[in-house]
Amino acid sequence: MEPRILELRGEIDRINRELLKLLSERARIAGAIGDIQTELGLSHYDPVREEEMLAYLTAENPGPFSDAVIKKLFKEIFKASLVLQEREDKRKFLYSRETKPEDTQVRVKNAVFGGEPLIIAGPCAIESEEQMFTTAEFLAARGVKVLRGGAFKPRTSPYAFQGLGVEGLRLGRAAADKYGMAFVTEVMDTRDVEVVSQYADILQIGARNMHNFALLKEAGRSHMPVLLKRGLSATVEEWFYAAEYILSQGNGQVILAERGIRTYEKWTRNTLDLSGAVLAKQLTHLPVVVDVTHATGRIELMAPLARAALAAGVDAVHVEVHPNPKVAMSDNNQQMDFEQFDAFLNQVRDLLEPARASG
Ligand SMILES: [Mn+2]
Repeated sequence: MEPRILELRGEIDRINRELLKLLSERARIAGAIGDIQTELGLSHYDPVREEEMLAYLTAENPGPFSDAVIKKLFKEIFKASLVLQEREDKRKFLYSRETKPEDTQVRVKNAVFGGEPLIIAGPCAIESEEQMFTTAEFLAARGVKVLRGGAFKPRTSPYAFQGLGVEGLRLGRAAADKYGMAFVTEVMDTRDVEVVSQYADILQIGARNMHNFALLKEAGRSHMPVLLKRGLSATVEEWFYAAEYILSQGNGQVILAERGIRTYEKWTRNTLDLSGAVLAKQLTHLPVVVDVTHATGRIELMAPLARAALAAGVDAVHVEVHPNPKVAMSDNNQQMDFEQFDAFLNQVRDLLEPARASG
């Protein structure tokens, strides 16, 4: 090797090491700024500050690199610091397994979310005493521990049936009590959290309200177990952030529910995002439910997808069951009748009772 090149390369090596030291020192200082920003609830990304730094760096640029090249190099350094600051933040989220490695169990009456796999079942909407009691009796006899039923219904059209309200809550509570079940029902309005909490064991926050931050906070303050459905077009990250709103109010009893996301597909009501459900199991410590009714809207798909979800390790499957779906006041094409539910149960039973099935 030519000795002059060798000597210059030695210089380059020295400068590389110095740059490395300076970059690391810069990263440590950026990290300290990031901690203060996190503490104050400020964003780490500050475009004005970036502009300011790029302005003096290009103004003082002695060459031979062009201003564009200097900008590009420093922007890479800025980006690396930002990634570092954001990664530090993630560690502090309450939903994250990095904060709490062990699974969270949510106990409601005889049901333990995060224990043996569960089924949540019941009609879309609570319509009458007879409908609710017949359904509860039928489901309880099949070992279903959690009864669902909507008293306040979020309907696409404001002219569609909006639910029985408090009378519906009363019927749901009475039916669940008679058959020893837990009762889950949706709350849509911050003003209703109190009354729904009086009747329900679990507050459901529906897909359309996943981004209703006032409602999330109010549900957090209630200290009731909360079943949080993923929004129609919410990313997994947005879903977790919604859970964080509840958790940050000191309410650790959050159950995540994947209920299908909106895609271009028309042959199913939504597209079940099983990846999202599994990510929720892996990245959070919270119990995860898969709602196969709203995810598919097709009864023939419910058992296969419930099997897939249970095999993938989710904690519960959610289905809608109605004594006579043809006359149901909402979602009548996708609620199972009793015969269909029995067939469904037969198809998933081995995954619900793994110990008994193998023994
Ligand atoms: Mn429904």
